[in-house]
Amino acid sequence: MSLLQSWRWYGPNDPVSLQDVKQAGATGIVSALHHVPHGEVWPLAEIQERKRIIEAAGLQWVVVESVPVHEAIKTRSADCEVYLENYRQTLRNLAACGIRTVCYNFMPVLDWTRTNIAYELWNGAKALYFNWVDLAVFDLFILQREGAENDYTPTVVQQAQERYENCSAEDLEALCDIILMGVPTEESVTVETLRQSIEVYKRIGPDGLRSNLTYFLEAIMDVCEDNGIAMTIHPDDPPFAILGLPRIASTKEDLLHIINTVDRPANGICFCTGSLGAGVHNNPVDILKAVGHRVYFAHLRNVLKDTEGNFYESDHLTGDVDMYGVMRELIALNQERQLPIPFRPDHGHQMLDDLQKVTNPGYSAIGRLRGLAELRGLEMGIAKSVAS
Ligand code: DNO
Repeated sequence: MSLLQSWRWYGPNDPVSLQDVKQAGATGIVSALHHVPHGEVWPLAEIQERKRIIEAAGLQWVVVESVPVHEAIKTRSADCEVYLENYRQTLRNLAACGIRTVCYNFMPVLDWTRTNIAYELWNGAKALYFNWVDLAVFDLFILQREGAENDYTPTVVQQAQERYENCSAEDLEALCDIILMGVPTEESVTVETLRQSIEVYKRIGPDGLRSNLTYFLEAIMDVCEDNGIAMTIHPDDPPFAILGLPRIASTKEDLLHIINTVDRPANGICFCTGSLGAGVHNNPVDILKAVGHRVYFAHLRNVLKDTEGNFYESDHLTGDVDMYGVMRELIALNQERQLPIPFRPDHGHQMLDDLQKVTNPGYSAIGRLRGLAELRGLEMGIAKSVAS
């Protein structure tokens, strides 16, 4: 049994059509009802409709990415219980439609963070990029976070000062938009909300956030078990603290802590090689060996870091992540499963014709098609040589 080749599809407004997905060779769809405001129950009828569209194209909706966890749950604020009940109801509704693998994250306020979404590579393709000096420009001069300078090396602070002085108002606005950007078509955060959230999370801290995650998991596990749902937490992207916000899903120890604290099979992991691989402290193959029994979904992409810890998203097979090692491990895990583990080529370069199109950052068609093709070849090569 092969891994299940999947593809993230943002829904009917995605510039990449289901027909394109089929030509890329994926059979599983990873999708979500992005238009439903965070925290509200996903109506059964709307889930059914999305499923119908996907199946009409001859594909199968295999993973929900994501059912967002409302900030009230992450911060365990007054209306937390309301949102927990909504979450449970969404899970019941999904299960009623036969969709049983759910991805989520527990990153405070911001989802993934980059500083440049059009970093030009040597071959003219564009990639997503994270640079500490740009982050410091945002933190020190736009956000103006108290004590921010202590979170960077003196060299980065000085370079940020120089870069800031040479930035136009438009440059700053663009940087701000990129940092605050999350999932397309979902509500994005403003500088003001970010400031307020930073204060709230300062009081919560990593230990508080960890116990809020435990509380969330314990509140939904019975519903997951009754309905055959597997939850998969997405690692922090990038896997280190930024902007003074606590991080709790960045390392092997973090992930082990999560699965061992709420030690139930439904409490699983979305193994994202690119997120984990962006940290010098992480060895994705080693992490997969440690937590693989709870991995129910994988995001495969690569990153290349420089000596300062900046990184860009490199070709799927070349970069700091040993993709061969990861794939070998995934294939071994997959052999022990009843159902194949879905993976998707996570992000791709904006390249060829897509350079002329408006695309969702990281989610243009051709770069992912290339990534999927390479990963599929890697899988087949390993699987055949293991078998022979
Ligand atoms: C970015 C994605 C994330 C991911 C969420 C999961 O490209 O990997 O936005 O979907 O963090 O909740």
